[in-house]
Amino acid sequence: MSQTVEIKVPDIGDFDEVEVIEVLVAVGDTIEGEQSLITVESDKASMEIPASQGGVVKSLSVKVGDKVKQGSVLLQLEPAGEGEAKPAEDDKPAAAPAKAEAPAAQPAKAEAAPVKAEPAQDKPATAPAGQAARSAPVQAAATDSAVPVPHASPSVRKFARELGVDLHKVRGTGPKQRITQDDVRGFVKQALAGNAPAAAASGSADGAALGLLPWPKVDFSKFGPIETKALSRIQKISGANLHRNWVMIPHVTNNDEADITSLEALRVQLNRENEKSGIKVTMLAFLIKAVVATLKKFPQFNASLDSDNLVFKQYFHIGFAADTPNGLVVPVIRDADKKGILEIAEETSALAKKARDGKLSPAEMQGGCFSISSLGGIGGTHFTPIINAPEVAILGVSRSYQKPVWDGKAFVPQLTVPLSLSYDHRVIDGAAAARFNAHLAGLLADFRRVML
Ligand code: CAO
Repeated sequence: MSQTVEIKVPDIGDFDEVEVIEVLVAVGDTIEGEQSLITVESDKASMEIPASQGGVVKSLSVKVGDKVKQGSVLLQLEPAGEGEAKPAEDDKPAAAPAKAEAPAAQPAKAEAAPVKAEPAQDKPATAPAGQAARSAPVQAAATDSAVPVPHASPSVRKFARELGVDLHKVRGTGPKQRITQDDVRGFVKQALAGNAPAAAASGSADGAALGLLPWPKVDFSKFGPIETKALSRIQKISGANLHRNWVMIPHVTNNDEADITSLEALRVQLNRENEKSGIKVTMLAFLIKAVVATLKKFPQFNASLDSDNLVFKQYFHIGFAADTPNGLVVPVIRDADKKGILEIAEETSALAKKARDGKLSPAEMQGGCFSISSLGGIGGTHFTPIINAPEVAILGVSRSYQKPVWDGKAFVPQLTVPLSLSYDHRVIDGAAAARFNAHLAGLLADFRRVML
């Protein structure tokens, strides 16, 4: 009866635990010695762990996301050929069969550790290879180029090299936008079909992909003390989205102002009356309601581009930018047209709290038709909000102030809120944007008109 051997993680240098980011073999596969089995990633490098011998994979003990270290069992292998089914029986400890069975010519680990490593993509390219370089050879490609290195495992890089594909132009669909073999294949298919993928659509629209100069690499420590911190997950995701939206959408911003003197008085009165309810009515709730009424009058603002079509939505889900300790998120109030001010106020406050606590579910951030970014509680006069694709417009709200307005006899104070409407000029022209903003300002000045 055939016997199986355990294939374990060999000595991976100074790393204690590393995350499995790719499993490159499946149960039933016939593999050869030295064939890559998994890719692991530390905060410094990604490495492939190769098989120490050939055979048939009988079972897998790891999956993507698992943490492994030297000695962790990766899989059970039925070795190729009879009589070779013995695990290492030499002087190596139990944790070392994979290494022990590596080719006899394999020298000490420092020169030829059985892993192939590359610096992790999301580390600064100027970071020294450090530990990774000591335990495994780090390919020079990552450090001697001024252009950021795309996130891909060594085997994917090899595959891309064989096909002559520049990985900077490939959109990664794996975790952390890692480029997979399928992404490279898809890129080649598209190129063969004559559709070079739009660089900006890759979400990693770096300088090389756009044909621009590479991002300046500066050793800031030459000029003074520095501290380097990794971007949060939310910052990375929202950054990639904002970058795409900024690059792909021709933005124009229309600035206007609304007289909210009476609306603010109503808000204060409502809050006084509802003190016991615990629901605080903020300007945001009124803005959402007034925006919905304006979207009904100007439906092209409640639309999305889909190739040569414009999709008009008959529902009114309004997103609002929320500032959280980990970055910007945009929760969505669904069916805002069917909700009253108090209900919207309660929901925005609950969603903003969830956002700050990092507890928003993906569903709570999906399906938005139009977004509002309110910096009114913080400050500023006007700004240019970036459209949240595939939406076609976004309203930026700044801090209200007392504006002296001439009433024919004297200057009277008017509480005024600045409104900055960014719109996608492919869908909306300047006149429509000015009308939208003016209509919205009119509703805020006389909120009774929202009911009309
Ligand atoms: N002018 C003046 N004051 C305003 C105002 C405005 N336009 N809007 C709100 N305020 C006041 C509120 O009345 C409140 O005052 P009190 O504490 O005295 O009652 C205070 O500012 C704080 O308001 P808030 O921030 O708690 O409530 P909100 O509904 O206005 O905003 C939310 C909620 C989630 C939008 C907000 O907390 C937030 O995160 N804003 C930042 C959004 C952001 O980052 N946008 C940028 C995106 S692009 O980078």
